[in-house]
Amino acid sequence: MKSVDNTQQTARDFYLNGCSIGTWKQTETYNKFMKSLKQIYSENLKSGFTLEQKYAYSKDLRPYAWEYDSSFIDILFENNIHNILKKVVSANVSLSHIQIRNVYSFPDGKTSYMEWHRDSHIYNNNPAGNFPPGYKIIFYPRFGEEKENVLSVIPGSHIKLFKNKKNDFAQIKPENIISIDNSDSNFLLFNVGLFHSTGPAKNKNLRIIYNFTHECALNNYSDQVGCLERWKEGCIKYG
Ligand SMILES: O=C(O)CCC(=O)C(=O)O
Ligand SMILES: [Fe+2]
Repeated sequence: MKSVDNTQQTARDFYLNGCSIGTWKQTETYNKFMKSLKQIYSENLKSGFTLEQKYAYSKDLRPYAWEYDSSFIDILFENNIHNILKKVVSANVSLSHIQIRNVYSFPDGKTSYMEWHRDSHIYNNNPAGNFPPGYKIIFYPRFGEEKENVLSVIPGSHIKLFKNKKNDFAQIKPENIISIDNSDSNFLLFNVGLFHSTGPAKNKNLRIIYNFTHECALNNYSDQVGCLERWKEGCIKYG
């Protein structure tokens, strides 16, 4: 996978792979961002925020991640994500939701909390998830700890979408899989139609998930309008 820097070649690669690794600029905003994420990881939260279980062995920041720290949205603009989405991903999408989640090890030490899936898929002629599929940026900081495999993806699977679930899942073969480790500097940008699976959390780990959605599906996130407003403000401010 190539980095998200040079437009033309990167746009082509991004279309074909459906995913790309980017590197955060080392700035004051980045330092603030990491400090707040570390607080959440340590479960030492600012008042007014809680961690609530949504999926087994995980807890999500509530009520709204974007309200926790302004750096959570500022970092996107500082890293030119709004223009990368427009010029490299070639998608007119907006930030619809931010999730911050701690994931804990399962007692067996090997189960992953979210196995292979596409966020958007069509099985039995029944589309599930957003269409067109949106995009996610996920950042898995490791806070200087030993790295571990946090996510596996199948590059290109977003354009190899079978309506028969068995045929679709047959693409999940070792030779097609790329494993991604947590990192304090890199983030992953991907089309949510891509096959992906979280790794078994050997240690507790954290992710911040930015969800970018096409206009036609934004009404699915009407409870997150504050996040969308902040995104729109940033797009005007940073241009
Ligand atoms: O938590 C993760 O690492 C991935 C989450 C995911 O796949 C999703 O939210 O659809
Ligand atoms: Fe997913």
